[in-house]
Amino acid sequence: MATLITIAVLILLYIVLIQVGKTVEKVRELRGESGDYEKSGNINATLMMVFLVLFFAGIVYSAIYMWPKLLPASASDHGLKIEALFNLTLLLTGIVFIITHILLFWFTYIYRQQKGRKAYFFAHNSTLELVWSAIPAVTMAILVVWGIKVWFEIFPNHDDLPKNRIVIEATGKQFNWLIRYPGKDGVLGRRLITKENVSPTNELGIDFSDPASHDDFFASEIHMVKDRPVEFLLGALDVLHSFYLPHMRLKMDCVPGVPTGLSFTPIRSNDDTRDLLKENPDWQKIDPETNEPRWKNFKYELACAELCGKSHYGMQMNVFVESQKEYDAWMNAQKPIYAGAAKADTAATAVTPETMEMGKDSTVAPAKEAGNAVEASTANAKH
Ligand SMILES: [Cu+2]
Repeated sequence: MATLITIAVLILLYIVLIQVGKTVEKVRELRGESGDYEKSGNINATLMMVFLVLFFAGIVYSAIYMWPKLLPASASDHGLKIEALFNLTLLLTGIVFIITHILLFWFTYIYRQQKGRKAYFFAHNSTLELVWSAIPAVTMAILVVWGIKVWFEIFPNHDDLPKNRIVIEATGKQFNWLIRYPGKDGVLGRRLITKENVSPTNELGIDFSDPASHDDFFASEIHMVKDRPVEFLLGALDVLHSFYLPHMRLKMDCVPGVPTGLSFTPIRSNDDTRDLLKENPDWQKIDPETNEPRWKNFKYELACAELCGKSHYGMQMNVFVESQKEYDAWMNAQKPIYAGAAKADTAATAVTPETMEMGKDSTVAPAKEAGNAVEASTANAKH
């Protein structure tokens, strides 16, 4: 109702302004001042020039202000390629933006109404039309071709992925990430999406009869090795989520029913980026929570980039890029899911009918749909 009233008020205000304009016009006509817009034209033209200067000054100011707040240099090899493409696009569109805006305001100034001036009738110029069609066409073609090249580099054939890569499974759900590592064998255990297998204690439907699943573990942080390729197998249990690693310049939707994935190589450890940020005045500021400079506690992060519900903001996780030695030490300290599941299993079986009923409304039903997809994704991965 309030929105409706607001819209009605805005429409009435618009009508009133038009009527006032018409009245002013009529009064002028009666006074014999009709057609003399030179004075107001001069004022408007000057204001246009003032606006042009303020507009560009504002852009320069905000660019200088925001510069130190930009993300630090890309921490993945893919990020470098995406950034190069992004920067070229920004440069080209930036040049066009500056030229067209200067012309737009400058023309309103120099071609304002003046006594005795008549508009020049300009009907057609083939050369000019050819030039202004060819330049954007060639520019767009360069951007598109380069874009396709980068796309194929970032998403190669699955068989061409490096053999030494770490495979990690990330599944989004309201509202956290289930991060599953394959453990020492490097193979993720199979998932079996059946009514019996998927339960609140086994949301992913891991098939524990598959020995490969026995050393799989869930992680509350993502760990990767510097300069060692990684592959993420992505999925979702309920709604759309988006796997976003801003420092790596990577983002991929997690879709229930459609397996997606990403592969890349982290090229900067957390320490490397921390060293970069040390030099940045914005990161040298003291964090009131820790009483230390902000760069000291910098960590990469995983975030959900899809508005997936009321606690969407909580789908955040710390990400670490480290040496193989540190990674191994972290991995050795993790507890396999299988050890815990064996205990939980007995409890879950005892309450199966209730668990299944409850599951239909909440966790299990959506998990089933998504699970089919993940099963397919694992199958794809094994091609
Ligand atoms: Cu989400």
